[in-house]
Amino acid sequence: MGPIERRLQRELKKWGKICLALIDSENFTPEKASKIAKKAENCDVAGILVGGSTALDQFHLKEVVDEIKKVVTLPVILFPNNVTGICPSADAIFFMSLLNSENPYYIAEAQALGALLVWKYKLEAIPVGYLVVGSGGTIGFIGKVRGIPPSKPSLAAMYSLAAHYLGMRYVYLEAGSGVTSHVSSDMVRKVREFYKGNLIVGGGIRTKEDAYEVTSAGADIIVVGNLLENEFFEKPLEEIVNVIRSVKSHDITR
Ligand code: 1GP
Repeated sequence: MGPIERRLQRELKKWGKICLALIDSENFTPEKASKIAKKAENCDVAGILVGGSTALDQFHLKEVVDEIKKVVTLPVILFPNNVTGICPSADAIFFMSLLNSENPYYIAEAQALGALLVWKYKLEAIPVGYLVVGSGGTIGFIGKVRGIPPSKPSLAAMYSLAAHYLGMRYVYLEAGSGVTSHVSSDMVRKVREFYKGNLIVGGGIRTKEDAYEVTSAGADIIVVGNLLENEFFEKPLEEIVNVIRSVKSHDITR
């Protein structure tokens, strides 16, 4: 484990559950992105993710990350959709395999193509098994995903256990950015039963009720992205951070 992951682990130990703010680099100018990141930091999120399902402009991504780094002390972690999601100035990268893609490119090829760049930029790689549930919105389409049917929690558990056996310290259950319903508590609970690593859940989490539901079912980390595009996101984000801290944490093998 590198220093960024250790920092996330300290936050998890302290609070039980943590929230990461996701900034889609494509949707903001670097200045706007840095303002949002600063506001999110003031809401006490544990880190800033930067990425996006169709983010392809590496120059813009770098400008976004550079501006964010100027104003926050939180770790800035890349959340790549492809090799174009890698940039040198971030602190770490979610080194993800899209386990339920039908295209091997998203399972291992993009990772192989990007690995030397991650090494060259000295980015801390955090191993993440990425699973898309349902249609998955844009990432479902781009990643040629065979979405896990929302009514089949045991399929998600199966993949998550495989991720554990493959040594992935994190599993990310993704419903897709901006979707109307987040991953169900039934699915989170089922995955939690089998997967003892760090469970991330994202997609469609906008309210404290959503956040409470997924964390009390067993998610350790929630990701909030779309909400930050709302001008008045601070109050709901603060509520989300506060409510997840009230949830009892699970017994996690870290
Ligand atoms: C998307 O899981 C993240 O990859 C966050 O989803 O944008 O819906 O919050 P939202």
